[in-house]
Amino acid sequence: MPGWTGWLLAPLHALALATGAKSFRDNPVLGSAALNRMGLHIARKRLAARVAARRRARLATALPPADRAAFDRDGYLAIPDFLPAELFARLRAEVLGQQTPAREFVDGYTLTRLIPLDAVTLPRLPATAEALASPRYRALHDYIGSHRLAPHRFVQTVFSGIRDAPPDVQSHFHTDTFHPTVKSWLFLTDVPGDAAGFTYVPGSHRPTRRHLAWERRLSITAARHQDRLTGEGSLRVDEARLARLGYPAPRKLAVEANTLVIADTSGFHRRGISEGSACRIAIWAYARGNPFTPWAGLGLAGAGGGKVRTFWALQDALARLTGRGNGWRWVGLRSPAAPP
Ligand SMILES: O=C(O)CCC(=O)C(=O)O
Ligand SMILES: [Fe+2]
Repeated sequence: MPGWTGWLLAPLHALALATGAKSFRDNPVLGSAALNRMGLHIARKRLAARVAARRRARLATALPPADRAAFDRDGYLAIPDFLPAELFARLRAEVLGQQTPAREFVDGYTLTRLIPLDAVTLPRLPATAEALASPRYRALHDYIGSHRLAPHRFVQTVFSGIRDAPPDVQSHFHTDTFHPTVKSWLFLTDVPGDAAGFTYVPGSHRPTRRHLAWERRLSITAARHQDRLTGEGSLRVDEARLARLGYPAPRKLAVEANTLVIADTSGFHRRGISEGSACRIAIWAYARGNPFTPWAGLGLAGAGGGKVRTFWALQDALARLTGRGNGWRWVGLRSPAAPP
């Protein structure tokens, strides 16, 4: 039973049903065993899928039909030679040549570095700004994310095998959330087969009946699940179960530089396990709108505003107050490829 603060917050917890809120642990309504036994979680998931399909139908015309067909089948796209070679060469040179204040996070054998690409950094990166403004880049994010919404973008460097430790939390198969949502990587480096390539379970963006039954059972106890991230609504799944849920084998994507990998990360995916030490650099982007709005939006909101920086500043302030951060911190000037 929730304490008195829980009851005070009850109306807010209930209102969160109409948003992308996903944490079974932090919201006693979303986490309620009784409600989820009655099908609350699965009802939200089903409704979100239906509404997203309608929004996507309206966003589809901006997309080459082949992209749309391949995405609808697989839940992800890997598009080689995404940018014209000359533009890609300029973009890579300017991004790798910059020293910019960066945030870093060490988890397991991985160090991740992020440099935001926003109103602060993009004016000094004209080729990058030009590439990210390309209509196809935007149309793919809008369609797969099912919202007309400028994605948040970063230079993301993933150094795997930096120390003797187990793989990071992203390296376990999971869904990011219960509703269609988009993430992408425009790779600036090759990602060979034995490195930490993005790995996706084809078709898992459209759950099988067995997947829905599994997720329904999981939702009943998820609030108290031993895996913290499952409790927070990013469901972890064992590789052996994926086949039992009726999915084909996962695909670990080995790609060349200038490939755009873009996926609906409500499907099962993970960061592939690297066999030795490896480094991959990408322009990473994500966007997430309200899963239940019937309209796709006008496309005015989104990246460029200081939202991400404000969010980070709040997180850092909270970490200072409580003495417990989430591990991400500003580390000073870094260029994307500089070893940790
Ligand atoms: O970096 C990757 O390959 C995947 C990481 C992941 O699961 C995510 O960003 O949601
Ligand atoms: Fe993920």
